[in-house]
Amino acid sequence: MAINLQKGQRIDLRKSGGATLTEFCVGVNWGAIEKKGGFLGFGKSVTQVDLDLSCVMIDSAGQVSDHLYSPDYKPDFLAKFGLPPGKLLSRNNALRHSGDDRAGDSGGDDGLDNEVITVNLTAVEPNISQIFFFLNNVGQEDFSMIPYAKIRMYEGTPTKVKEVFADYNVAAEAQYAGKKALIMGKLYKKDNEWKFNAIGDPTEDVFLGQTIHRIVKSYL
Ligand SMILES: [Ca+2]
Ligand SMILES: [Ca+2]
Repeated sequence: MAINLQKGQRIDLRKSGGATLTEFCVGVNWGAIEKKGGFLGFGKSVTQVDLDLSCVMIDSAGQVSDHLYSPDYKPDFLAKFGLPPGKLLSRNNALRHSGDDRAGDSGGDDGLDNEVITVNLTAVEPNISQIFFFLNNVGQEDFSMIPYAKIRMYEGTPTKVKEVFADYNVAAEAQYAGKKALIMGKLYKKDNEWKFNAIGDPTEDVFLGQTIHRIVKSYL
């Protein structure tokens, strides 16, 4: 039975049988914006939504030690924020990104995650104490316009879900107007045990560099 996370909720990574979750996927499933009544009222118009799922790994000194974000972010622009080029694989192959989805689901929720980060906590370097997951929208839309963005942690692979451990639904709500980024949550180590905090804070950041700076400044 999956845990339905509430904003701000903190959970252990213990399964109902008592085993600890160490290898799992963090996936995000979202929809394009579809409006009925396109040309002359027939059909519908679809606005593709390019969300980017990313993460940063923070060491015990509070520094960004490693990261996963799209290699398509321009290196010179990232450099203005003191950030290295994007990549899809972390050191030790501990975390792996499935790659860029630029559209979101059209024709309704397909039930599949559009971008997934696969996590192996046993391979994460010992000096990493926090791993933040966040979403940025590359396009013009804000989260109040996107029909759904569902975040879940599950066992399996990016293409095959074995068992969902926890999920969290960011519904389209008026409070998300003007918010184009979302700090989803963090894995954090306490007494040598990994836990998860479903932060769920929307922000008005328009670039990933701003979101990473915000995390380092206000969330450690
Ligand atoms: Ca994307
Ligand atoms: Ca999907």
